[in-house]
Amino acid sequence: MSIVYTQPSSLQNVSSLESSNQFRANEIKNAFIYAFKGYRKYAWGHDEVQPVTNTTSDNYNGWGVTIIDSLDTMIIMGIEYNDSREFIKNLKFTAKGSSKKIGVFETVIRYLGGLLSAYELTKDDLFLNKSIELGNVLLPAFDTPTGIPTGMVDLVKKKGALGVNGRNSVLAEIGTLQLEFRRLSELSKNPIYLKKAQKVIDILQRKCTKLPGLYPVFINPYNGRFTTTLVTWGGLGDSFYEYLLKQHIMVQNKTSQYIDMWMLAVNTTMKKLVYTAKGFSNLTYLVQWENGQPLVEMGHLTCFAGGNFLLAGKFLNNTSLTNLGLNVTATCYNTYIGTNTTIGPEGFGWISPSGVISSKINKSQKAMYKKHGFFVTDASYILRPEVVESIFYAYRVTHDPKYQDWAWNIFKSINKFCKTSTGFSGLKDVTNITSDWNNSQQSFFFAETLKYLYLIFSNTSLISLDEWVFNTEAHPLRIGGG
Ligand code: DMJ
Repeated sequence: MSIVYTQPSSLQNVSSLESSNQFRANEIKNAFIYAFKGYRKYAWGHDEVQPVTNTTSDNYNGWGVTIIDSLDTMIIMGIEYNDSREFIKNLKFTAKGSSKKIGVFETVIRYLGGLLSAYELTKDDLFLNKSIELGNVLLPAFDTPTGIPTGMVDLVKKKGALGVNGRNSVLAEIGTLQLEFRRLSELSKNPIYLKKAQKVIDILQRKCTKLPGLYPVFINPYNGRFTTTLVTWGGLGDSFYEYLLKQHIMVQNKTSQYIDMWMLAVNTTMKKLVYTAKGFSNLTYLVQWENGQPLVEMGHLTCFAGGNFLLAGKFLNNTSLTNLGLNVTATCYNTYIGTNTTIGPEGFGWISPSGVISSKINKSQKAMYKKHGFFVTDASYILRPEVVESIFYAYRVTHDPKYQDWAWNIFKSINKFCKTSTGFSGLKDVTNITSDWNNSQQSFFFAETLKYLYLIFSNTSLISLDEWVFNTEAHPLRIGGG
């Protein structure tokens, strides 16, 4: 594979260059190339490289998820991808290793989204043909009495199966395939995928919930009943709300269904879930809701919501949504600034204005809260993108270079603390500058984290928000395309 390095930063006059967008974009591209080389050398064809031990992991079907998830970022960055194309040409979507079952959600967002995006960026038929092949592998998930898909598909029996450990279907999973399945139907001229995906939205729209527009995160696919009261914009709920807005953008006003549902969710969110913090009225958090009570905790995953509100503010020309988005984004960035590594934690909590805390906190958490307006509840960082994702939207919407500086600070911290001899690893403890690595380089680091970082320093016409909508794994799909 002919990967060509640009001049290393150590040979450049950093002080004059470091603030230039071109320099920063190039450094991010070099980080991508560095990490991909490590994957190429030690784990080619496996899902991910373990960048500390230089061993491999296959948690995403064993179909080489890094290759497909990273492909559109390579195309966007202008990196040659012949070997990836060749690998995809020979790839069979059959059971690998001991596991016969695949997770529908991860397969859709990483593989199908990656292939569709590669097709839309290149018009290379190989990627469309592979998308159709994969779409057909996923269809048995929808063969339930309700039409709500199961969490997994058994590749051998060609049947849907409940999620890991028999878990019911997850809101964020059943509501995060509509962009991909719609585009697949449009491109393949086969309506089946869209029909199946749309049915899920129709079912949910008809349901009345305690918090209008917001849905509990587990649903039984066989009888359509919710099996929990937990409502959240964080993990398990997140991308369902993300996709309501993005479907609206994708279909260009052809129906108001998605935006009606999204607005209902957001109006309730504004009334019930948007919180400030005791002593920190400038911080804007989103609580979760369980058993009729607020849960004053948030995750890194929830931080995508800042970008989602910003995207809505832009398309609906709605300043309150833009401001909400900017505030949530700044609050999430604050969780980065407040740790010793200047990398944000996986989980954090705060004290509500009326003094509610969701779990007991110790002395050091109290001290951290006093200083920064949050405390850490889960100190790990797994190379997630959500905070840079929201900063990307903040920059694209406001053009304020402050957001580029925020993104650059995050990139520098990742470079400093996560870089290993062959790639980038997650951290076990962002509060500790000598934290251990977790030995995992998630494929979304290539698909999302590095892509959003790169785009923040690129011309805004590169994947313009007026022409493209990102799937939840940051794979751009053309608005109105197909
Ligand atoms: C990604 O796979 C997607 O962004 C998903 O929606 C949530 N989790 C990861 C990244 O954190």
